[in-house]
Formats: sequence, C-alpha cells, structure tokens
Amino acid sequence: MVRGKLILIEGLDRTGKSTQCENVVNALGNDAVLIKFPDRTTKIGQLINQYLTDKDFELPAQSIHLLFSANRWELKEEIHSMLKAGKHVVLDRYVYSGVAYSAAKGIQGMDISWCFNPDKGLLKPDLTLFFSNSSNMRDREGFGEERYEKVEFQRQVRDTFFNVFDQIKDSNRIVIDVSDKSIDEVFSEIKPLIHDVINKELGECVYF
Ligand code: NYM
Ligand code: MG
Repeated sequence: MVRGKLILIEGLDRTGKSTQCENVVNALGNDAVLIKFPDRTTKIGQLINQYLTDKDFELPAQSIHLLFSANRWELKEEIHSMLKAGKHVVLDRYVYSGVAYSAAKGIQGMDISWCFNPDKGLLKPDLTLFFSNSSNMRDREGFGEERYEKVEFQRQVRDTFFNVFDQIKDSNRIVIDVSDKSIDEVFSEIKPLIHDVINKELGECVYF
C-alpha cells in the first residue's frame, strides 16, 4: 500500500484557508480527508473553543498553548493510520499556527523554541502551503469576535510566522500570497502543487 500524503494549509485568520482545504479535499474525492485544528469536537477541543469564544474564560498562555498541542497529539494516531491506509490527509492549521499564535503574545520565556517543544514528534507535512496576505490589514474588515481576531494581534502573528519559518526549517513549505486574489485564482495556483506532492514517491512518514 502506497501511503497517503500529509498536506497542510496554514495562514492568518481570514486568508481563505478553510475554503481551499475544502476545494482540495473535494478535488481528491474519496482519497482524502480533512482535519481542522483546533478540532473543537474532542473534550480538549471543547476547552479550546471555550477559551476562544468566551472572554471571561481565562487561562495562562502556557496552559492554552499546551492544550492546542495536546489537541494535535490526540489525533496523531488517527492521522497516521489514515496515511498508512493510503488516504491523503489535508490539515487546516497545525503546528505552525500553534507556535506562531502563542509566541506572538510576547510572554517572557515563551519564545519560539519553548512553543515548538511540545509538538516535537508529531507527523511532519509532506507539503505546507502558507497563505500570506501582504495587503494592508487595516483595510480588512470582517474579523470575527473570537479571541486573537484583532488587526493589531494579527500583524504580530504574521511577523511571528516568518520568524518561526526561519527557525523551523522545512524545504516542503511554500508561501502563497493570497492578497487581492479570488478563490478561483488561489485554487489554480495551488492545484499543481497538490498534484505534484500527491504523485511524488515518498518513503515512510516523517516527524517534527
Ligand atoms: N490557534 C490555532 C492557536 O492559537 N493555536 C493553535 O495551535 C491552533 C491550531 O485558534 N485564531 C488559533 C488560531 C485561530 C484560532 O482557529 C481558531 P480557526 O482556524 O480560526 O478556527
Ligand atoms: Mg478564525
């Protein structure tokens, strides 16, 4: 059995990640499954959801960081099994969001290396597409009500993502500038990249 490929779409809020993940999974049909992080359906995921949606539910930054990581660990075996069974797994956010959103808070001791540590040992994607919006975020209305969905913080997160990419090397990571592009334009751009990784011959799964 040829193993499936692990494909990750990452980026800031409101860059069209979820839409493109759906496009990719629909295009791959029965051969692919979509997994979104945080997975809000598990017990840990429900705590994360409450933290994101309820301003009165406070947690230390370290605690919520570890919960996001724990949420990835609880799905590790399931993802691994699907890959081994030949299914492609498309991830909507993963380790890089985990590191960037937490390190962007600028909390003493919570640097990129600290934030990355609990994720070491998770499956490493065969392809990562990072959606970047270089356009002025001041013009971008429509952030939702969840924690983190503030222009000031999103700027901080964008800078932190690029610092994370400097520190966590990955030759299978590609930055896609989605600013001023339609959904169809972005999909046309990523389609050949997905096609390439799907058809690539790769050995065993790799890990962070
Ligand atoms: N987020 C997501 C984190 O802070 N750490 C993580 O590990 C992950 C996976 O959760 N603003 C943040 C980024 C988002 C928020 O994700 C919820 P989404 O994709 O907007 O539902
Ligand atoms: Mg969001």
